[in-house]
Parts: sequence; C-alpha cells; structure tokens
Amino acid sequence: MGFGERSLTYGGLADAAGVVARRIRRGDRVAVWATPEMETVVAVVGVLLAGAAAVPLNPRSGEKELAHIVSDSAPSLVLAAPGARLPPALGDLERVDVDAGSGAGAGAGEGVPHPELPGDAPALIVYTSGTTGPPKGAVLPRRALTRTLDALADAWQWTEADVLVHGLPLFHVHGLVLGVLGPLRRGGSVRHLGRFSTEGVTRALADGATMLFGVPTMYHRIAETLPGDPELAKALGGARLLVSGSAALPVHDHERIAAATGRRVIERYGMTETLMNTSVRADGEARAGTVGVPLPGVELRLVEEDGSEIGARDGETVGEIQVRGPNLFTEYLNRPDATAAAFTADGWFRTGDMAVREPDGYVRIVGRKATDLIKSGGYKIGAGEIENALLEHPGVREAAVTGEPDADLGERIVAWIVPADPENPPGVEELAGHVARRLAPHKRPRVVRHLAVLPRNDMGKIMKRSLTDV
Ligand code: MCA
Ligand code: AMP
Repeated sequence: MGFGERSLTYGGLADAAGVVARRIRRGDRVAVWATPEMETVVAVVGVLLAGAAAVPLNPRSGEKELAHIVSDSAPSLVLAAPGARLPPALGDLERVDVDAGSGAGAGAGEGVPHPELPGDAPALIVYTSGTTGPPKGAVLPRRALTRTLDALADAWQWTEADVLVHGLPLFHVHGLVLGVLGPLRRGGSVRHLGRFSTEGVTRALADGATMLFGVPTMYHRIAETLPGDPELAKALGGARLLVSGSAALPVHDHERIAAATGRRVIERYGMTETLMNTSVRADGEARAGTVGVPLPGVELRLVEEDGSEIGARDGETVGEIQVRGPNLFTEYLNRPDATAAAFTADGWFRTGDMAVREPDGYVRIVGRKATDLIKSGGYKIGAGEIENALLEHPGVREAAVTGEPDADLGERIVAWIVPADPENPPGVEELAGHVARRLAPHKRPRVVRHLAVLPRNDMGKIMKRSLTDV
C-alpha cells in the first residue's frame, strides 16, 4: 500500500492496525478522521480487526454536518493522524492518534484477538444525503463488504497481481471500500495519489499499476488532457482495467479516451446503501453508456410506478431499479422510518434510479426519480440540506437549489435566492463560503441567481422544473 512516498507492507499494516485495535471495544462505533493518508487505512483496518464499526468523517465537513454525524453516530472515540487539527464540532470525543509505523512489521500487532463475528455485524457507517434533511448513516454489515468485493473480483478478474491507482476520497464507499478494502481483500496493492491529478495517474500506471478507479469528473479531466499528453495516453493504453463509477460517464468522454488510448473505460453502478449492483465485466463487451450486468449474488429488477415488474428487455421501457442481495446495507442508523420507506414489503431496495434493459441484459441508467438529488463530482448532494443552510444566512429570505448540467462536474449546484434586501443581495462567494463552512466545500453553490419570488404552485410548493436559466 502506498500514499505518495510512503508505503506499508501487509506485515506493517497488521502491526499498526493491531495496535489501534487494542484501544477499541468490540461492537463500538469509532469515528475516523478520513484524510487521504495511510493513517486512515490503518485506523479503518484497526476498527474492523477489533470487531467495531468505523464512521469515516470527511475532514472538510463543516460545523453543522459534523455536529450532526457525531451526535447521530455517538462514536466512543475518534482516530486521527498525528498532527491533524480536529475542529471544535468533535467536541469532547476522546482522540487517539494513529501511528502507521508502530511495530513496523516487528510483530506489535500479534496477540490481537480476531473475534468471529456474524455477517450482519456493522462494519462501516457511511453518511449519505437524501432529498431533505441532514445526511443519513447507512449501516454496512461485514457481509456486504466481503460479498461485493468478491463479486467485483469475479467480474473484473481482480487478483493479488493487480496494482490499483486512484485519488478518491476515503470517506465514501468508492474510495474506501472499493479503493482500499478491495485490494486488501485480494492481497494486492494500492497506490493512493493523495489527490487526483493526471500526472499522478501517468506516473503510477507507467510504474506498473494495472487498474485505475475514478469518478466521471476525473475521466473527463483525463479526456481533456489526452490530446496534449502522449505519456498519459501511453500509460492508460497499458492499463489492464479503467473503471468509472459514482455517476454516469458521458459517451463523449468514453469515446475520446478510447480513441486516444485504445482502451475502453468500463462502468459499474453502485450506491452507498447497496455497494455494487452491476458492472461491465472484464470479459464482456465495454459498451459506452451502460453499466453492464448484475453482479453475482445481486438480484435486479425494473418496476413501474405501481410496483409491477417490467419484464421487457427492449432497451426502451423505463422503470425504477430495485435490488436485493447480500451486498445491501441493513438500516439507516436511528431512522427506522427512512429504512422502512427504502424497502418494498418483500425486501427489494428502491434505488430511485431509472433505467432500461437491453435485450442481452445490460442495464442502461437514463435518469433519477428525485429532482432534489444532485450528483456533482461524483458526490450525492441533497437540495434540501443546502436550502436549509442557505436559509440560515441573514441575506436570504427564500431559497431553492437545483442541479444544472456541467461538463466537468456532471451537475453543478445552482442556488435560486430571494434576497432579504433586494438592494444588497448576497453574492456567490458569500453564499458558497457560508455553505462550505456549515456543510462541506463540495456542497457549495457554484452559481447564485436572484429572483423577486420563487415560482410556486397552488399548494405553495416550489416548482423547481420551471427554475431554468432561460
Ligand atoms: C473552493 N474550495 C473551497 C471553496 N471554494 N473551500 C471552501 N470554501 C469555498 N467556498 C476548494 C475546495 O475544497 C478544493 O480544495 C478546491 O477549492 C477545488 O474544489 P472543487 O472544484 O470543488 O473540486 P475539485 O478539487 O476540483 O475536485 C473534483 C474531484 C472531487 C476531485 C472530482 O469532486 C472528488 O474527489 N470527487 C469524488 C467523489 C466520490 O468519491 N464520490 C463517491 C460517492 P483543494 O484544492 O484544497 O482540494 S458515491 C459512492 O461511493 C457510490 C457507492 C459509487 O457508486 O461509487
Ligand atoms: P451515492 O449515494 O453517493 O452512493 O450515489 C449513488 C448514486 O450514484 C446511484 O444511485 C446512481 O444514481 C449514481 N451512480 C453510481 N454509479 C453510476 C454509474 N456508473 N452511472 C450512473 N449513475 C451512477
């Protein structure tokens, strides 16, 4: 495992994580200050070794978001890299510094009990946005992690010989489960870039990495860079597998990358709550614009509005994707209402994603049920939580948030504001800073538009579909 110049062997990881595990009680919830560094991996592995559940925290979370996550998940302590500055919102939580070098393969982790745990014991609690209100904690059992990673190994012919490179954040499923626990489960290697850059990708692939994981924004930036960067084209051309996920990769970017490198990016489709559902297989046809076929163990169906199943595989009939399988979360922490609403009576999870199926079973996602969910840079962001944050600004009387198409981010967040003082409306910098400080920088509006009134229907509900820049 490598982060920049630093690296850790399996023996070193076992030792350092063993030292962490000794500080943790089985069954507890433990917060992890998830900076893109080695210490985050040691911390998460230590928590899992101890039989506890890790709650990864975005180190850029604002006060309000952090306060919510900490009070909702009630962790017994927070693990952090030495020297990391923790904000006041973490309050009185006991802090334990993680020493990634402890023992350094000398056996310091020996003697740590490896509890036998049932598959439904919680492993991770990952916070994810809904359409309204604060993010919900998806409780991911140990079984979901192992089953999804083994299914991906089958689909991607992923082995211990693979060296994965990526620059994904470590507080979401993509970077943490697929990007870190994935290579560890295979006994392979991972090189984390610290932060994504096309130079970092070139260097790692030229130096023997075999797989690249990224969100569409990263592949878009690669596609933009390729024409002037033959080294990048060569490096990508030599990779075994280029995988995109977390949002749709536009066909234009697929085609530009294929033309410049001779390699096709494959897409997989997942969700925080379900881990991975489908993928284009390494031995299958990489068809741009599709997310492939259901992974081993995953049942997938499309349903009509009334819940009836769509049997047709005509590439035309659109329905909501529902899934069932060992890859699913068990519940939203402290939210039995939301958990119940997320499942049908017979245990299918309602994804809210709309899709068609091709005659050969390939799934093509065509949209989303909720207009109040925005995918920007691969992050899922609820319009409601941004509206609430905006309404806490003294210069804002009314607010509505929408997502607009953006070539780089997929969608960009747009705030429609009725200012408290029309003579002196708050600008984009002011409101972006306000939201970034309270929630997180990726949730900040990129565009602010001022209106005299918000368009509402007879019921008083804001008509978001009429909020377009025309
Ligand atoms: C700008 N910045 C600010 C402000 N404005 N900070 C505070 N206040 C402000 N007002 C800072 C940002 O923090 C950042 O800092 C820099 O300016 C640029 O920000 P931005 O343009 O937003 O982003 P970016 O740095 O260009 O990042 C693009 C990205 C990122 C790398 C693609 O969006 C990303 O990492 N996305 C990955 C999302 C992901 O992993 N999703 C998985 C969830 P600085 O320059 O210091 O960084 S989905 C999932 O897990 C499911 C299961 C699935 O299917 O995968
Ligand atoms: P999150 O809640 O952040 O885990 O994001 C899950 C959502 O990301 C899914 O419900 C989809 O809308 C979207 N998503 C993930 N992978 C893909 C993909 N390959 N193509 C299109 N959408 C995707």
